[in-house]
Amino acid sequence: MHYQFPAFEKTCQSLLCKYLTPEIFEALKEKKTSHGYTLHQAINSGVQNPDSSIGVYAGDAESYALFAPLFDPIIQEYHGFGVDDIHQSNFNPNDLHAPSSSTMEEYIVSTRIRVGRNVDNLPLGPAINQAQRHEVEMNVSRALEALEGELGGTYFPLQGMSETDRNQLIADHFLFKAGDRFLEAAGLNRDWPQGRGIFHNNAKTFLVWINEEDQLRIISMQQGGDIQAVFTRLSHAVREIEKSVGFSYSEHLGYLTSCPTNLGTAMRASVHIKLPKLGHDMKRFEAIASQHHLQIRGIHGEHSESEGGIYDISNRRRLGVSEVQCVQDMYDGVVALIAAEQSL
Ligand code: ADP
Ligand code: CIR
Repeated sequence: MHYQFPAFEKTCQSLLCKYLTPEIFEALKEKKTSHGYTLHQAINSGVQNPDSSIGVYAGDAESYALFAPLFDPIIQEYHGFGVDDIHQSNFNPNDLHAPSSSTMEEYIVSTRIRVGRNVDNLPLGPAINQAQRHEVEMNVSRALEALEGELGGTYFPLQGMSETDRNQLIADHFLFKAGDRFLEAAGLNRDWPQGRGIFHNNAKTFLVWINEEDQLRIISMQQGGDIQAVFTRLSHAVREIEKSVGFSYSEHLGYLTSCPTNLGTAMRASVHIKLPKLGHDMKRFEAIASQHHLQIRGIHGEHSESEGGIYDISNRRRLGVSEVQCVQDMYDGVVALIAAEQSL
């Protein structure tokens, strides 16, 4: 296929615009992974959506090596992780220091920690085919429905779910939205809604999304600010799922995910937190967030706005830091944000 160097506007801020030079484009434009994934596919999301923060997606494990001249500097800038660095894992809840307190409970509305996972020896979502996607859905939902105790629950496929139920799950922050334009351009919405769904326990404190941006998003969440309890449940759940599903992992990049921001731990630990005063001093808010490696999102997920002075605060780094460190970043940052809010 013939295609040309994309014409980015001067205002484009994405890491794709920053690191895709004409030389890198020429060197990579004819390359194809063994699953048939091309540079054109890897950059399409950022080309179609110039307001992307990153703009690239991997189609398979091989993409990270084949398109390394583009992916490596993006990974280096986002995670501060170099090509010779090795990822380290530590998912032991005993190593986390995140005690809850009455002050934290006053500010934190809810806590959620998720990890992304993809099944070993299959392409990632952007390059997966329909049959492989169904294979993931079948094998993973079967493994999940065999879990017991607090983790026991039911799988609900998106296909056949009523609009009312689906919208309620989205409004309650349990389910992913449909039609995300970044995922659309990455090829991640192909054959929608087939093969997609959500597993959850009765209390909806343990949930797994199947075949969204990653093949699994394993989630632990609950009302209030008990970060330690949410992490402990997630650690246990991941260990249990790993007994029957093999995940795609690299010594260098940790757990492999379709978006390079999720590599490594693939963990986003977040709180919905009331910070109305800081919300009126975004400069100070952002300075504290940046100092603690935090990201600020709105309360309906990525690319959404804050409502009523409530923000989604989460760890930004995920690669080259352990799971414990991701959550510790979030906890320490939240303590600092609450102190700042109280001083205003
Ligand atoms: P991801 O966490 O997988 O990157 P999003 O940012 O799109 O995905 O968020 C997914 C959903 O999870 C959204 O509905 C969002 O509001 C919800 N969510 C995230 N953090 C929390 C939290 N701490 N409490 C409640 N809901 C949350
Ligand atoms: C983008 O480039 O904006 C989207 N593809 C999402 C990138 C990952 N999200 C993030 O770092 N907040």
